[in-house]
Amino acid sequence: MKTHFLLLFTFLASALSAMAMTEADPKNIALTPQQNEYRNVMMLDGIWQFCADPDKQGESAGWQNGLPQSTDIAVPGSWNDQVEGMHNYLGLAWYETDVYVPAAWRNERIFLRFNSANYMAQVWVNGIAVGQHEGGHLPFAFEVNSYLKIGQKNHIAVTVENELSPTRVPNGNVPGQMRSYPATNYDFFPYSGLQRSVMLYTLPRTSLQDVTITTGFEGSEGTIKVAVEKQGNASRGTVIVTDREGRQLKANLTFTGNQANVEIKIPDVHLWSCDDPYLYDVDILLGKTDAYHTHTGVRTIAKNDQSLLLNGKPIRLRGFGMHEDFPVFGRGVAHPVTVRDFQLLKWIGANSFRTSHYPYDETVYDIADREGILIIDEIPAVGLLFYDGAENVSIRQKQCEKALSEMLHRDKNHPSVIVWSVANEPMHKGVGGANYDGKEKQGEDEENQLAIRNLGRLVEICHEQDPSRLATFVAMSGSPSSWHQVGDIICINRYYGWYTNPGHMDQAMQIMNGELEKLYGQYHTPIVMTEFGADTSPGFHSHDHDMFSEEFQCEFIASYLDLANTKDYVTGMMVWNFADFKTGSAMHRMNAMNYKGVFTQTRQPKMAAHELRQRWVGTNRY
Ligand code: GCB
Repeated sequence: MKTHFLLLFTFLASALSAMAMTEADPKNIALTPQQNEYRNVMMLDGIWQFCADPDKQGESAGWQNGLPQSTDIAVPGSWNDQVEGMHNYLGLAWYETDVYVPAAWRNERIFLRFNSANYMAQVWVNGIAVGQHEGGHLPFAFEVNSYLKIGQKNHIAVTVENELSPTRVPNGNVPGQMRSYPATNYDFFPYSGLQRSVMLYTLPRTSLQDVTITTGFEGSEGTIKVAVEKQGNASRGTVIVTDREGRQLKANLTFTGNQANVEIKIPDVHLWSCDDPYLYDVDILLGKTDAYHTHTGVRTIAKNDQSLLLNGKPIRLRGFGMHEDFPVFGRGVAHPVTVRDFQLLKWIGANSFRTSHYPYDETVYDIADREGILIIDEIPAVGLLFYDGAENVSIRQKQCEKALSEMLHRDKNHPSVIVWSVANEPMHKGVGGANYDGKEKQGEDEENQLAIRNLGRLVEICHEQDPSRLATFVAMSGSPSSWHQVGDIICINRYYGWYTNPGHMDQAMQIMNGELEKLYGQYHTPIVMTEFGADTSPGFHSHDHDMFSEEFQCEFIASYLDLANTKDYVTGMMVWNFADFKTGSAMHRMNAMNYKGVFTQTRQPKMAAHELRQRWVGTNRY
């Protein structure tokens, strides 16, 4: 009898707890938590306790209150290469830690924030369900006052579940697509777990909820527009802009409801650019209750029919597609690697990169602002399909819209971010997998209409929420050129000379030249080659430029860059990839690695890195 009662109780408790899981609100991540005179941040990074739950029995067994057995795990960090037996694990796993919440926080609003949990997360505080979040590479936060014991020890439990499914973004287990293990439909390893920082942070009861900064200039006069949203009953605030010499401009904020806007004019403005990434401090004060301290760079981004225009002047993006990937850390944030990567970008003469294929850790964007590196910021929509039934397409579209909204909330104030990318290599049925031969395939009408409508809607969301930047998607070789009508610029990935016409660069460049001319003739809009590259085994040399040799990689990259130098409408060339990175196991991926990096996975330069440095440093050419 006692056992029955216990079972019933456990069942009801878990049913209630599942029902109580509310979705995280993207608005909560608009302002990165900061320690300042009114706000507190307590990092929860360190060693947590961890346990896999392949049978999904943890919740009904009450693991949210404490794990029956566990092992150490570092947070942040992917679980795959930290914990024995977890390398290829796909399923549910639990994390837990204890934290004392200071008694001094009694009157504050307290939030629990995860900067990334890949893929699906559920959170409990002191055994009570708080909320959940879907999507691996963007932060989420919950207000947790009602769950916490202030001035005491609190228990935090989190599940992360990383199954691969056709209805997730990015998707996996898609029939007929990439034959790899784990069965991703994308070419990078599905690293999982709590991969970025976790923190508790406070907000005063009357606080700034959101700040949106946009900039412009006319002649020598700059403009910084600040739109503020608050919560609580303050009616006034102040915005202070300070330049590097300490000169200040102030404007008063007067709220109508919870909104206020100011425009600050800067005489003799110092513009932000790649060569001179000049930043102004922006301090937003809400009376004597709250403050937020940030920065901006005054710059504009636009395009004409040939070029991206930074501050009205044509710009050529020279850079890379990158990945967050390093031995043992996996996709876990590794600040020394981030810093090193920026040093290497500068060393090689690059001015840009794309956050292929997901938004990166927030620290990356702050460094890019300071270093003058331009970013194409991409949601994790890799390999979207438009042929596996209306229901699947619509589930993924919703997830894309959510990720986009989160990315726009998070990254909108960075001068380094110039273009939003809403997808990498979306595909219709005839174009991917075994059908790939690089040649344009028209596909079914219905698929094309769906692709144009859905990708178009994602671009439209960017325009609605952020009219100050451009938006587009990145197309794979063979997808219909008609899809390019949705983007502000054309971004293409091409592998002539590698996956098709292997080793034959003359042939490859003839095809590439013809295609560029055709695309430009059709759209008269600037083109960025967001990917082109060749796998290269470091240390493998070949007199005759055989594929996989360092000589071939140099020839491959140089051929593409030389061609681009003859086309004024090619406004960007991004080599695939900055560094070698981990993939699933596959026939075409020796060591389960993609070796198209110009640096090795541990950031040693291949010959191509030296050649790029020769080409790029001190010039404006590709
Ligand atoms: C692509 C994908 C990228 C792959 C790359 C490759 O087109 O966008 O994720 O890693 O090709 O090396 O095959």
